[in-house]
Amino acid sequence: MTATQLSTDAAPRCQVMGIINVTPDSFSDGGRFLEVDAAVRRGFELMRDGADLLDVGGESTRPGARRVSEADELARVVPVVEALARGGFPVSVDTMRASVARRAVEAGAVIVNDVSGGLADPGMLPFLAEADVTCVLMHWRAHSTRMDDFCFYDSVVDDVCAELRDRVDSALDAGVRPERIILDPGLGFAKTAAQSWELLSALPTLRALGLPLLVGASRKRFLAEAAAYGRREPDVPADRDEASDAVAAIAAAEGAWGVRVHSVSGAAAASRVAARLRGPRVAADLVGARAAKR
Ligand code: PMM
Repeated sequence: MTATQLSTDAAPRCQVMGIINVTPDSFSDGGRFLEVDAAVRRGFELMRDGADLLDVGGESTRPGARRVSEADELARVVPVVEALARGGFPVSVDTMRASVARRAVEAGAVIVNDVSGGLADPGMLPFLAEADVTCVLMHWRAHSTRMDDFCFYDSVVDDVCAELRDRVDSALDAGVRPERIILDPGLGFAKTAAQSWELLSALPTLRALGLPLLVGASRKRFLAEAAAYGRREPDVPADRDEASDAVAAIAAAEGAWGVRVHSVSGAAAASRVAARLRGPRVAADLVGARAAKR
């Protein structure tokens, strides 16, 4: 599959994006998959468990994380993207750097997932236009060392929608085609737990922006309160997997294009259940979308 073959509206079932963080300090699986071989093995496991595509990142964006050098990011990401793409898997690269995106696309990545929505690197949007590659533009306000200082909104839903529209306008101005854009509300990025919950409750409003929507809630801090049920005392991010699956089910039922998850089997089941239930609605949506294009 090449970048130009990946279509965002050919995905009536919610796409399950399995996460491979090739970083020593990512908050949930940091360090475990640092070695290229281990990361590639992890990719095969995620695909076996039901992932539709794999998101490979070499820079942690957990709150407080410092940036890695371009050289380190390239060394972590490119060989993994190359090996997984060679294995026939659709691969997304999670990067804010145009240079890393370029090398990853050359190595076979079919999606560029830029958590900064093109804000961190002025070269990113022109590259996305030139490569004509599908991209995720996420809502973002500042790098990880400072993002917790930017959780101020009049209305988190209205402000995130407005700032995402602004990102789309900038991408279109740079020459990115609208059918290449996927939006993401950026749960946990410059958001308090309450703000992330509020955004999750507003998926229909976010979908009304008119572009495919990716939801990344997996193992995030704000889920901790939903993970603490019964006699369970969750203390590591993996303890949030059931809550992450619940979010995946809700996102899929609300018509999200995709969910970004660490553990894929629950999300894959959620995607299939939602597709079964949404079947007639999806068909109607697609007919409507085609009619609108004519
Ligand atoms: N979250 C993280 C990293 N990349 N990309 C997108 N599009 N959306 C997200 O919510 C997102 C992301 C941080 O989580 P991780 O450290 O577990 O990957």
